Amino acid sequence: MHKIKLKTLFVAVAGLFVGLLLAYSISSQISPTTTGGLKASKEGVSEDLIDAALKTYVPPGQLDEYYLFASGGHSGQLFVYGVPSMRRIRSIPVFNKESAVGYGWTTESKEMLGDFAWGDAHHPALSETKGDYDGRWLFMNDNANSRVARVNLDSFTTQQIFGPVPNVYGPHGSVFLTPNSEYFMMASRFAGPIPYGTYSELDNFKEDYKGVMAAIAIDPKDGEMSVGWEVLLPPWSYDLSDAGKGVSDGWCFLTTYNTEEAYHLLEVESSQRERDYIMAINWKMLEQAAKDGKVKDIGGAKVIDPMDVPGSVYLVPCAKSPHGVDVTPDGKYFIGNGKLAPTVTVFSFENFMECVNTKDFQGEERGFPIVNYEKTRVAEVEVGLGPLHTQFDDKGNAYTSLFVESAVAKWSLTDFKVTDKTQVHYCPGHLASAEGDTVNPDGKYLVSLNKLAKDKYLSVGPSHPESMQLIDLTSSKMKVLYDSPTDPEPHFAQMIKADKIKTFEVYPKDEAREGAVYAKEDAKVVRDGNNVTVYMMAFRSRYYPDAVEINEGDHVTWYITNTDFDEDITHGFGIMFYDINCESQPGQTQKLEFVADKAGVYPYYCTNFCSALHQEMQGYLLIKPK
Ligand code: CUK
Ligand code: CUA
Repeated sequence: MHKIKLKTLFVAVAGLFVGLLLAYSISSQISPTTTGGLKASKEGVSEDLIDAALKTYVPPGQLDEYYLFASGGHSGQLFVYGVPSMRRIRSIPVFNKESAVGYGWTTESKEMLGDFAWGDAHHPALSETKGDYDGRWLFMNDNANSRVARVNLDSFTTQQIFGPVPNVYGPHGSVFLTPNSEYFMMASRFAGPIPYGTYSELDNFKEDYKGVMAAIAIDPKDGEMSVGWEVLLPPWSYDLSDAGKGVSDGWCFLTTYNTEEAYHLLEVESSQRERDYIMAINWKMLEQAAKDGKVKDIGGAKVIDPMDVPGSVYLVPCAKSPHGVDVTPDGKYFIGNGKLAPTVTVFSFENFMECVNTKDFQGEERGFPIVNYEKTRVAEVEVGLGPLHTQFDDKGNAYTSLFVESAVAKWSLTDFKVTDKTQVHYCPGHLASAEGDTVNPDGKYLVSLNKLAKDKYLSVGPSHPESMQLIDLTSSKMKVLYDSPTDPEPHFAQMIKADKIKTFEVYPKDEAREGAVYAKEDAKVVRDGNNVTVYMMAFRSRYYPDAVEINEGDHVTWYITNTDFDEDITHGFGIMFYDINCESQPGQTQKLEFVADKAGVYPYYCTNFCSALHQEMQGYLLIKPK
């Protein structure tokens, strides 16, 4: 107790000291003096820059206030940043192989990745309880192979990859969690013949190609995903979506484009109509229908035909190929972002329900009632060119990214007026505000995920990094504070208060764990015919055993347990020329499997620097020729 207090005191004092030093060194740049060899003058350092530096500087010994989780796009990863420093803390492999941690080499991770060595991660979704991030898990979709992954936030590791989810071709943006993480919803970007593998000519597009939204059930105890139910939709493209909350809990909203049902020249053909739709789906009603057995088995999923469940799906007209749809924190409005129209359209959920209850429809399409547009829409906000996504703060403001204009527009949810605009560099896609998708956003910070960096960083050749910009929301004017380069390609991010996440320090000792050994006497090599099992222990700075002799052709199962129960003491394990590699975190047991198909002598060594004797942590695998 006493020790902790001293440490905290030390950190506080050190932090204060560094802070003062920084303030001094910055202020000394405005007065023409020399500090630490740095010649500084008044020119070039404005009050704004000093303010920005102080707001983003996190001194040694202090920690960031928020975690920012950003998808890594076609790199398949999840990036973890600290806010406000915008330092990248970790990259978590999800749909990709990552040799730094052996992800894609260990038996467990190989099984998770299955047939695919890549994925296209788009939309991270933090688990929620009562519409608030609870810090337990993060789910993320794979646009390329119709999968969903779960990252456990107690260890920041991928624990499940679910899919390919039957019948859903390319679940791009329609991916989100319901307010109590009951379901992870995904809808198809591509219409396609179902189940997968069915062949049908493009000429049969309108009849044979289907859109599908899948509701993947999440176990509230451990986050385990399983097939829930699916609903058949018209052969349109489904883009972003959001779950209702508060008054609109039980509903979800999807944007559609290509209601033209084109299958060639999409960039022209799918933009013909002045209006597409936001689709409003009563998921609780469909859940009940699935329970009542109103389903057909298609491709191993329980699929509902919405025509069998009247009142479960409605269409809300929305200007030209809308992109994002965002539900306000109180659940009272859903907002369509125009993409090809310079406006966001604000719809009232209450008015929508009134149309539904009084059957105030203006027609139907593909059997779905189209609700009265004039009545449902409460405002069209002229935000600027290329609105894609909207986020919220704690003061009743909305922030919309403007892709074409390279700007963010701030507007009021009270009078629907634009109150501020700031330039970002360049071409923002998503925005992420602090706790922005919850019923209770924090405001404070907004991160703009920009698609192009152009001249913002030192050149690295023809292709430049992506850029994330941190924006201060604490005053009435937005202020860009910091530019943070990033790898391809964050599509979306979510920001959660750091103290909501509780990590563990070491993997607990568990004698019952498959392959685990905790004493050097128990380390051994066991042979059963051609099958050899190695039970290895890694402890600073030695492997037990440090020589393993087997025969050419043996099937090898190799367990490695790190018995350094000491935070951050991770050992690696790599076998030369055998493409075998993994890490074992403190207390963790890893499993590797391979066939010893080449005779010879193969050194193995610890890849992860672990002590002054790290270089001595090695051994030999001897493979006797046949
Ligand atoms: S999205 Cu994925 S391509 Cu979420 Cu606007 Cu951009
Ligand atoms: Cu163990 Cu390096």
